[in-house]
Amino acid sequence: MSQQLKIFVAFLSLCPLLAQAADIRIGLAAALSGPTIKYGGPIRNGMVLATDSINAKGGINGNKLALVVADEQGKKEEAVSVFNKLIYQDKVLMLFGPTLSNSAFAADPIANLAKTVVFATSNTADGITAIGPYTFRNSVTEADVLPTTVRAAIKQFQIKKVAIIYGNDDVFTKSGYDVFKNTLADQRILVTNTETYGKGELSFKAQLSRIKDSAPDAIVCSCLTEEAANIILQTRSLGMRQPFIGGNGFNSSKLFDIAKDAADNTLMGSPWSAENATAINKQFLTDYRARYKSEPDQFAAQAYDAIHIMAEALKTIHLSGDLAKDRIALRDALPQVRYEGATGKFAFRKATARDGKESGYDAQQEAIVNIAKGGKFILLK
Ligand code: 1QQ
Repeated sequence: MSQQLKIFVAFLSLCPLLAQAADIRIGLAAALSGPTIKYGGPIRNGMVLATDSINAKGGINGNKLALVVADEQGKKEEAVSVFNKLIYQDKVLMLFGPTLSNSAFAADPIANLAKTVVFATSNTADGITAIGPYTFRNSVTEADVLPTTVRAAIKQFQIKKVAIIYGNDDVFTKSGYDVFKNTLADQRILVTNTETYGKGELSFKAQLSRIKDSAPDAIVCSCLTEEAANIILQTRSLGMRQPFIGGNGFNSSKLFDIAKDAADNTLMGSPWSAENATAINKQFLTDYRARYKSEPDQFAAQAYDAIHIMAEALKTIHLSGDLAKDRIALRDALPQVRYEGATGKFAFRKATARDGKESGYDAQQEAIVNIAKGGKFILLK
């Protein structure tokens, strides 16, 4: 055999090893343009940070993770086309996203049909994981968080009656409203007045004047962050000083960019706090600040944890190279994961099934309550 041929044969014998060390392609459909980027940006950052950290330590069983990121713009039509692209063109093993529950109801059925895991890190509306057995989330539902938030608000501000305002054309804000309504009834709080608005509305003066007349002790707001911030500002300009009680939409520094300390005394529940002093949360904060020169929020922390949760599942399976089989193997491995991350102890919980369909998995995680002081959220003690 000639020298060149020998080298060629030696190279061929290495090929199976090279093939073994292939990248594991993981999709991320996030809102990376338009107003929803305030949530999607931190989600992408958290995922990139976690992916790079896992790869720097050698990847998963010798394979590197390759994150394929696509912008779904916070719109459901875009989410549908991005899901199709990631699943059928990019052939990802699984995908994360989309950013809003509103988009998930349109896009998640595509992943379920393709027997591909779709893992949400920010969808908190009711019914998301009833879409199908391939839908997972580590975002804690409004139904799990709001009762704790409302209980804390009653204690903190001696609340007896509240007014409610919510967006009536978004799945998340509507779902949050339903949960608030039931929670307030359960906790025997009177609702003085209920007001609604539509996406893109800028002036809430009419609704807020009626709320003012009804003289509530606090205002419950099931809103995305920009509307929430403007509602808070306009409440103050009407001379009202009531504290706000918010849901998952409040978990953004954008709230304070707009409302500043007019948002003081707002209560919000979340599994994550920058004050959580565990080693992994401290590492997350240090790495995030160093890389992005900004403060992370709950969405970044949940995205960071989600990559690690997926990695734990991946470690337990042998990837065969048959995409359809590997997608199912990952789906079967995920529910077993127990993980302690930046957002604390995490496990999956089988979601309630609806309409006789098999369901996916929700997050089993404790919520803690934060209060806004001086333009940021701190733990309510
Ligand atoms: C949802 C939410 C939003 C606040 C995510 C950014 O919780 O749409 O479910």
